Amino acid sequence: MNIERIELQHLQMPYLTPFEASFGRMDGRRFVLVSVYGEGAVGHAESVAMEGPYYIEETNETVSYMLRAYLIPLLLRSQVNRPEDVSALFEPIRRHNMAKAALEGAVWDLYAKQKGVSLAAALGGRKEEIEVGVSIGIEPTVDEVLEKVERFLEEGYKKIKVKIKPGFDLQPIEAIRKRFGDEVPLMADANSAYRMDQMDRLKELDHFQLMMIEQPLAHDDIVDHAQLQKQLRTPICLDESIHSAEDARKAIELGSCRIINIKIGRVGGLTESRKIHDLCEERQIPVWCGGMFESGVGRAHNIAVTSLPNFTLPGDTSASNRYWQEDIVSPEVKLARPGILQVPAGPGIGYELDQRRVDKFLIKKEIFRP
Ligand code: OSB
Ligand code: MG
Repeated sequence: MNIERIELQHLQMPYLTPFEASFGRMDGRRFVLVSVYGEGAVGHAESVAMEGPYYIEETNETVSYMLRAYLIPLLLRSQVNRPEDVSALFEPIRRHNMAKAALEGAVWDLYAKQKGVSLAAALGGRKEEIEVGVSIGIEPTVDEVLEKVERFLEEGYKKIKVKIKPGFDLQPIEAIRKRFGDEVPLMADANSAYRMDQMDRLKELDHFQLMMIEQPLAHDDIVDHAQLQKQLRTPICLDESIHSAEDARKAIELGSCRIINIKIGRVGGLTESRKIHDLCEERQIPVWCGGMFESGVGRAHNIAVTSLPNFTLPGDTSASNRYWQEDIVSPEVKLARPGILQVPAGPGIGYELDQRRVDKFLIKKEIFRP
């Protein structure tokens, strides 16, 4: 593919409003935007690591370091013909999945642009539009959760996900059901906030017809989740516990979940995401695409992967205006109809990077050549 230059741009973008999960509260996002140049084209992707190691172990600094010290030098001295080669090239390096995914994603975009096809088509996706939902953080009060649910239902989002933690779980869920009814497609995400001795609390959630409960137990567990799933009617969806297709296979075989959340960053890239998708399709486990507060660049990658057929549940890829005053892509990611995003047909990710806007949030730029 003849890679001539790689750029890292370090950005700091403020959120419209702060977001809280069981692992912490955030009011903006610092992240690395990766651009790979070759044969007159450029591919972009972003790292989805956060400031601190509280969702998973990677951070912005570990991603920057791994890209600079290992992944970029390795890519620049290797011959790659297809983006799948990048995934294979990175295999000897253990974990650091978000760092790998950021670089591999940019190569996927570059590849699709060089071929003149959409990233979705390059991956084998066929959907022209996708259904999307929205993730709501832990709010100071239940009333504030209800206000957000109301607003997002008005915007037509196809799934409402609320963050829960012990002490802020049954109240918001019960209030949402009471106010908006049983038909609202509703789920809860615990981000590993519960232990097995709190099983009774989790069992009470069974009364609310939730689509699923996401990652109730430890971030690295699939054994206790299997025990818990036996005691729950509500499907468990795993997020933090799944880093690869092998992890997914083991979780499915143990019965640890009935649904899997695929995040491109968490699993090390688009190639691995597609592998998990294919495995789950074969095992009849529905998947959906999780979110990491991405800018438009990451959103575009999420949209492309969601065009694969077994992404049958609405994901967390909401529109740009969910988090941003102004996004760094043009056009911004907007709902085509209530709760629906169009899969772009143009080359690559199908959104232009707006460098003028990037410059507004730019902290530092690094350039690498073979
Ligand atoms: O657990 O799904 C999660 C954001 C950061 C880290 C983990 C998670 C999330 C979200 C937000 O739920 C999803 C989004 O709107 O991007
Ligand atoms: Mg989650």
